[in-house]
Amino acid sequence: MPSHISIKDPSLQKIADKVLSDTPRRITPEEGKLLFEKASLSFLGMLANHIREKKHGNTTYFNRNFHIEPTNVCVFSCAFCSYSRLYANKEDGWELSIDQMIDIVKKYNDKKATEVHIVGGVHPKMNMTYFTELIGKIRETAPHLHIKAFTAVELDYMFRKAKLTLEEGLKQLKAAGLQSLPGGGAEIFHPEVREKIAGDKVSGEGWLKIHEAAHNLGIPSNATMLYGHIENFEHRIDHMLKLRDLQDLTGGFNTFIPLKFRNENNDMSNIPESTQIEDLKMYAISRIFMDNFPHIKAYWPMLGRNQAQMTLSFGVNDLDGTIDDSTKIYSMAGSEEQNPSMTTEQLVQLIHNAGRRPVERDTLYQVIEDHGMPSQHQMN
Ligand code: V47
Ligand code: SF4
Repeated sequence: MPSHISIKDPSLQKIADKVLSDTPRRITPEEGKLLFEKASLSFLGMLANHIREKKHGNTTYFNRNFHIEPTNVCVFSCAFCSYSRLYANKEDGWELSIDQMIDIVKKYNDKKATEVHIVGGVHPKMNMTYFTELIGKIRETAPHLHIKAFTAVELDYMFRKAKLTLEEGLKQLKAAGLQSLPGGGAEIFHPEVREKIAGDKVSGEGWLKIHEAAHNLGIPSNATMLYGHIENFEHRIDHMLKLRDLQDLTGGFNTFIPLKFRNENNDMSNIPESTQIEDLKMYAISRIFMDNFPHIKAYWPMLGRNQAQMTLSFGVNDLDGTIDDSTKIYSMAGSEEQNPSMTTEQLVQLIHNAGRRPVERDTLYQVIEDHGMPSQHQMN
């Protein structure tokens, strides 16, 4: 890795000096914006890869998880959402009973899964009582499984309905067996954008307060950003800055997941999707800007396998979406992968082919199995 490089543009040179220094310094929001506006893909890739390799070497984490989506019935109407329906049993709406969800958990009992990820629409009938019972029963059925469940959007609705403070609600779910929060529902925090694309659900500020309360109770979480629609670079930087600030305060975020907007079957279908180059730049800039986030994750069912593999050279050190991933949120929005499941062997191969070291982890990044560096013939 170069310890210094020479660039014609002095403002980009300053950023490179900060990042490549032996004692790296954080880049400012203005510098972040400049990276979006001016930096080439190769420049961004070089800086992001430098940070990635300094933090993790070639290690590329993945975990064995499965998704449960209790319902796609939702009281909200986000313009980008291809998945929610107003009613169950009409136009492909569904709602699962607790017994049906427990059957899904049992199905995965012998598949070495270490995590269940539970996220769905905000159904008016599914409340605190229902979800504490669900979490408790999963805990009983599969005590070894880490339960990562409910976006801040679902939690905000549940707690308000039950007239609980954030702390009370989170404590009750934690006592039932909830262990961490997924990063969904963040979209774009800035009200200029949020009001247009997700105006009726929890505000950006509300999302951040829920994650802060969770971290303070010892519940770690992830963070996402839905990019590539009507937002501009300043909105993206504002979003990442708010997450970076909260991470300074709590240290409770594990990973940041940039989510590429997909435009099929939703009210924003007129907006063209971002190009692959813009996507790689987004991953690289998040790695450079979010210096206090340990991991940057790519969700391969949304990006497709080839593009996900490329992100591993642009700051990403974590891949999600492994065994029989049954999530519908992206396939309904036109993602690359209509059947998003890969065996562990296939995922290991995909990481090896990118010249990296696949490491199976649990939700909290404890190593389960290190698959080692690829041999010469495994590399593309
Ligand atoms: O909040 C919805 C996004 C998110 C579309 O924490 C869309 O480990 C693109 O957050 N195009 C939910 N994106 C999924 C999510 C997630 C996924 C994987 C791992 C984790 C984690 C979290 O999906 C929503 C929204 O931002 N989404 N519709 C769409 N048309
Ligand atoms: Fe409901 Fe989530 Fe879809 Fe928004 S993104 S409509 S909250 S399911």
